[in-house]
Amino acid sequence: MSLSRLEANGVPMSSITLERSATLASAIASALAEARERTLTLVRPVSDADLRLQHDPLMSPIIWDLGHIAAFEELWLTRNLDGVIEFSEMPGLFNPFEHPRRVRGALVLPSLHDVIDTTEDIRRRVLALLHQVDLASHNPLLHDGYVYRMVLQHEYQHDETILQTLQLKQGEAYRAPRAWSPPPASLRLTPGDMVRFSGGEVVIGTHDRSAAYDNERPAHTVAVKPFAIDVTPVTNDQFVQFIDAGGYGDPRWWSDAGRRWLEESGCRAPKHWWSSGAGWTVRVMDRESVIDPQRPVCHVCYHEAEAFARWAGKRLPTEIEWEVAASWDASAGRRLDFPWGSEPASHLLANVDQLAFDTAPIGSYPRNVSPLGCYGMIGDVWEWTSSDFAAWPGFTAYPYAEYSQVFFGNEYKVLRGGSWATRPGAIRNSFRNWDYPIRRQIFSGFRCAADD
Ligand code: AVJ
Ligand code: FE
Repeated sequence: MSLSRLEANGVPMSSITLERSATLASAIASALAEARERTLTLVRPVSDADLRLQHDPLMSPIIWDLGHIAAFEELWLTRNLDGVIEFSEMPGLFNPFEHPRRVRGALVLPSLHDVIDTTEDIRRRVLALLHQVDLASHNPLLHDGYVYRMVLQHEYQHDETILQTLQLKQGEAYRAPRAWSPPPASLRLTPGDMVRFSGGEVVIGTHDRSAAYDNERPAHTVAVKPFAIDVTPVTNDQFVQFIDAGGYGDPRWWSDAGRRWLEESGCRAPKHWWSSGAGWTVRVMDRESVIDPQRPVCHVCYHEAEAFARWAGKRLPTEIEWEVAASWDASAGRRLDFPWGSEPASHLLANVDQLAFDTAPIGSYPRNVSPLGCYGMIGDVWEWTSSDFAAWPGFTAYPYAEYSQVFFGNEYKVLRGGSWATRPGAIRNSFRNWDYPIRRQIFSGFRCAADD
């Protein structure tokens, strides 16, 4: 059970008081166990040799992710738990800044057996301390178990990174441990239909201190101009229309940087697609199929998203517009944590939590709808926005600047909403992801917006 699901009775963790901190500690212990069980479920089908191989310059050898997950847990849940923060990233082999991804394959990495031993030893020490710390402490790191949720989210996020690696892996395809399929589409939605926001003052970001990352804070009021936004993510069918209309070859739709990317990459379709006479075929892990016209397009970069939007006579939403469309309840004059309200995310509400191993046709999750009328904002594909990754006004880095602050600037574009490969504890309306505009290894799609 995930930690967030323990809040399903409507009691947010932030209201849990001192008397209940033993309950909170045991909820945290089960969430930590569940997170590790999932990580191991994902890597169990992978051979030792494949765990150690650097499959792509963009990705770490999976064994590095495993060692890094454990080193991060040790750093934050044993060393930095109380008192002064010694290091914000662990020194040594598993420090991401000392060893950029493209060189991690050349590191002397431990065996799977040794990594598992280390993770188990760290976990024993973490659990012993968990039952001693004061989760009602005024220290914001401990208060309501914040640092534990941070470490949990870190593992969830690395699970998605591992899935990106497994989709890119060389040699034999990853035998995905599929555990469920999305429900059949029960709603008929028309791709390209738009809903309108009439403009006004809204709240963006959150004050939450129980789970939100620093980059989601603080909640702040923004005046937003009227805009229109797609009811669904752009589908494979829509994207094929763009390809068939010669979209990749028409310079009118591409920015200068987009044209440079086109020239250097030679790409003419989303990653993992190939043309098979009758149409397009796509591979997701070990499953190849003719593309489903009704599923959101996945594995496109920012430049492809932007070009499609221009071709369609639209544009990409800003991340503020995206968040308004996902979270603003105009009739109540307040923001929601999820499009559907406050119920924690789960694979029953949206296509998240990995084990379906694919996107789902639009209209498969009728409750995954925001007050404005946008479907599928959580799950399926991360959605590119036109915004650079920047601090919200009043931002303070906490508890470590290396999570977000060092990445603020104009090199990265923000993505929102999570994908099928995102764990429910690591997604919500205010959650911000970022990557370079040329990247396609992420489970990324988009929806369009327009001025109104
Ligand atoms: C938020 C996905 C961009 O993978 O670089 C993992 C998440 N930060 N460990 C990344 C992260 C530290 C981060 N992204
Ligand atoms: Fe990390």
